[in-house]
Amino acid sequence: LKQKGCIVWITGLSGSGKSTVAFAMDRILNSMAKVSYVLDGDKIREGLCNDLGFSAEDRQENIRRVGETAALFADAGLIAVVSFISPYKRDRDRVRELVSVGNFIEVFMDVPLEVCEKRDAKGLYKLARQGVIKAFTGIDDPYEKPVNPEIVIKTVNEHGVCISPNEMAKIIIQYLA
Ligand code: GGZ
Repeated sequence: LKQKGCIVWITGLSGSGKSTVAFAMDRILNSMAKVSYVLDGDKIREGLCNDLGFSAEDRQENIRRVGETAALFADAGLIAVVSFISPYKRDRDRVRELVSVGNFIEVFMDVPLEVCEKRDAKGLYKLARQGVIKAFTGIDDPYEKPVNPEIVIKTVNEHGVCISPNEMAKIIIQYLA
């Protein structure tokens, strides 16, 4: 019996934990015998989108290609887990239109810029502040928050307790179930 495909679209700032949650989801889904595939910025920008930079036009094209690819995966019955900053609302909304109603699940990693910048795992925020990297999302380039995302993931829960990537992934999987 064919599994029902969908797109789980994870959006948020650099360092908000998109990739970590995406791969945690992938592991849990596979352990549940569900077929999923992660489309992540790192890999895609090395291959399919290696001709693109970070201008608004290039980001738009990046998201268009990834969205079309994810829609094909969903059509094939896979759970496509997509983790890109995808800073523009219009670009995300266009991907939503590619699949049936209910099959695009927008997940907003709601992590304040200060927190992402403090983590600065790759040292990119520092370089952006120094002006070495230009048009860095959140510093000198926009990030448009989702207006009505299906899921909002915060670093701390309503009790002020930090939740782990696995717990975040489980929240999303519960929604899918
Ligand atoms: C934002 C940038 C930039 C600029 C390089 N702005 O933390 P990372 O390193 O691994 O994630 C960021 C990644 C963003 O690529 P996306 O394809 O997700 O962006 S978009 O959806 O907007 O097309 C960051 C790195 O690339 N990076 N320069 N100027 N992030």
